[in-house]
Amino acid sequence: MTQASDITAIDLSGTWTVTSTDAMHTASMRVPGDVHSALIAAGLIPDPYAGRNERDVRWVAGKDWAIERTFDLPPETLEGDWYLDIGSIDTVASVYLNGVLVLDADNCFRRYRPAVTEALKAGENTLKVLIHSSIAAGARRQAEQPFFIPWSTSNSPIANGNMLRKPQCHFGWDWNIAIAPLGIYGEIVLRRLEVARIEHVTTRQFHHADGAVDLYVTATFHAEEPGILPVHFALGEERVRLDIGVAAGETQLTHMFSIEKPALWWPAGHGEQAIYAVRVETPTETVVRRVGLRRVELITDKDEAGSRFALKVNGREIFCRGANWIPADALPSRINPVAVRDLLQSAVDANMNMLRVWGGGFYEPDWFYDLCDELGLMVWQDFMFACNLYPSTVDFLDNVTAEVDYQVRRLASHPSVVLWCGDNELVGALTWFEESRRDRDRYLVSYDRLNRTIEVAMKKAAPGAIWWPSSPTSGYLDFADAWHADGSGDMHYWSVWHENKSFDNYRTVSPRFCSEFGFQSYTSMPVMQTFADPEDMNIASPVMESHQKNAGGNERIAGTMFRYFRFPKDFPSFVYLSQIQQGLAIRTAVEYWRSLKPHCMGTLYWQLNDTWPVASWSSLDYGGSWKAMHYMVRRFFQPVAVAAIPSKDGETIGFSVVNDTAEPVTVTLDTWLVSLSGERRPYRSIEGACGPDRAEMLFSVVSADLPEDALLFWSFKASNGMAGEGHHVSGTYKALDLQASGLTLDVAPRGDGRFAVTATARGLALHVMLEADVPGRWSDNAFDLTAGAQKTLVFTPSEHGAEPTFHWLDLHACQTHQD
Ligand code: BMA
Repeated sequence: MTQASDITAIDLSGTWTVTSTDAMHTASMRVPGDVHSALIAAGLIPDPYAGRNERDVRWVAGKDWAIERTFDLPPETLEGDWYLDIGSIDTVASVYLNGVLVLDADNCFRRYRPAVTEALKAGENTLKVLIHSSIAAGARRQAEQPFFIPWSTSNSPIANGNMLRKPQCHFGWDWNIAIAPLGIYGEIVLRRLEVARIEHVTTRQFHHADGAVDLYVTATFHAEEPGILPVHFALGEERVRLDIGVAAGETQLTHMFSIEKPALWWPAGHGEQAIYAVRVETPTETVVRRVGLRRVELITDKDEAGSRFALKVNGREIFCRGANWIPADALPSRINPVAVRDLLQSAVDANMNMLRVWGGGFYEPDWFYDLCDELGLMVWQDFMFACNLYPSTVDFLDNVTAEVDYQVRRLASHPSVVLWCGDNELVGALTWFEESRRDRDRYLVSYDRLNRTIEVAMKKAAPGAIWWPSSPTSGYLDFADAWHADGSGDMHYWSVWHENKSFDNYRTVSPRFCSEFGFQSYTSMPVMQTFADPEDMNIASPVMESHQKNAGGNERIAGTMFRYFRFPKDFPSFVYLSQIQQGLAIRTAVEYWRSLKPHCMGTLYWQLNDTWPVASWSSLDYGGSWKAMHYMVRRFFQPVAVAAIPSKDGETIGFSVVNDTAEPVTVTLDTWLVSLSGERRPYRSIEGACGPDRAEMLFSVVSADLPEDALLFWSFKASNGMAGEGHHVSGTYKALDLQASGLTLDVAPRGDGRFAVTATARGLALHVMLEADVPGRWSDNAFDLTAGAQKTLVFTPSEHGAEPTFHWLDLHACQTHQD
């Protein structure tokens, strides 16, 4: 039986009580968790995601909240030094133990470990975390600034978020609900300091020419007074004991493991994801770091266009295919590893190998990066600064230094984390505000102080890791317009969405690496039904407008439909068409930019996921189901893919093949002319080859040779088994007098909870989407059929045992009542 004095840690997670400091509201609260979720569970506020409830819960962030619990400490346990281990408090908070202030916290991205020995007592102890309103704290800090620091009001209806080290999207974003959540998110544990605690475990690897790797593991210990600490370093079967004399404060100890014939970690699609677990053990603690052995370089060599931007992993340049990641949920209590794994798996299933953890959210928890390591998803990790200007006062920069030091040491061992980036769009933000336009010198210097602080702290914490100053930027100390300059660096290309340019406009730029570009769509109907009543199902209803956070977003979606399509006949058709056009927009960009390889070496579209049910640029619905675009993504991100790309003058249509694999491939391409009634006529067939890691033009068709009332269909098969198909329309879809496809569905339950659904077309069916009335995933979707053709898809309901009904939409059906 455990003696009380053997207790070295008391886990304080569980049920706490939350009370507004004006004593008006009280509820029990699950910790880790957020206050809004506790109030929802207690029935004190409605679900903010439903209807227009967002407005009705805003008051929560205007109050101060005390989160409290008691715990017992047996008298014989009192001896020794004790500290609290707090993973994350959101954000400006005072922590009291038995009425004694033990911590003032103001950074949600830092781990705090205050000493609490003096405040502890035998028997019942009371721990209170008093979280101050971030609205009030932001205003107070803004008033204390030596000069005004603007924030993006078009993103954030809640002011002064830039004053606080807290996810910037909590104050509202052009896809997020603005409720400024607050709470305690990480672990919260009372721990006894047994000689010393492990503060950090970091690793560095040195790769030798013969393939062997030296892995240096450094443990940093914190002690209150000098002592002797037995430490074990372990890697697989190898376990080494080192006794170390620790001083008061920090002491470091490094051990080197030599690994002969190492198994390397590779990005998805390029090899296996070998993981080695490194352990550092003391008598009371074990810290595990999952390490992958890989070398990463960022190639920025100069060339004729400017300079390259290519990631090289283990000596191979990797074309980065992926998307931007935002927090998994607007309410932290709703985030869980199962749902996040599903989102990440969807990224890999759609042939992605990289995600950019965007700078307006969180540094994600360890398990997020474990999943990325395991799945082979490289992570472009932003530091958490986005779209605003920021203070550069000494106290702010000190806070940032501590944050960067902690986060980088926590995460840098993950093989998935390949690049650290200073911020999101802070250079561009210098041009967005009257104040910074008027006095650019002041704000630019202020920015550079912040950026330099991040860089110095990052390089100290992870020497040798890759640093990129900002996204987007054309290069080091380049403060020009990286939204429109495409010769160097990474690019955010927003002209199609934010500047209302046509889809073709994507082909007017040749990015070296496009780290953001996006096009909005509506969230799928089953998700709509979770927040809107039938009478709200209209794009101009107040509920729909409150679930569209980008000013002008609905007009852009509708306006694009006018540009390319006949207007959809009803609301579900509008939703469907919004998703199809989104997929077509992003496909236009990706297919062209991939065809520029190796000039372009990456495309990360905006954005993978949603934080709540909203109209947005995501390809995955809130909840993880695939929008039409995600099925298209899987095709246009296939490692070997063929695309029909019109020339700039429109006179030819070139068939480009791109090969991201290390082996050469041969490709058989067949093309057909397809009439509006869906009859196919063989046109040209060709065999071509594409070397490893290249893009080639297979052949071109002269546009004038194509009959006006026919579509160009094509399908390809590559020698490595990859295959695909598509169609090209010379003008716009709206110019086509499409006819009813006469699609029929034949549903066969497979007996394993899944359903085989066979679609058969009588005529031409474009952009067919099969839909179920329950959540789930299709084996494929967003496809075409010509007359007499069939396709069988498998539907897997999210809930086993569901009995869905199925229906379909295609381009003709969505714009006419005749089907
Ligand atoms: C980019 C991002 C986000 C934003 C998105 C859509 O600039 O960095 O700030 O949500 O555009 O506007």
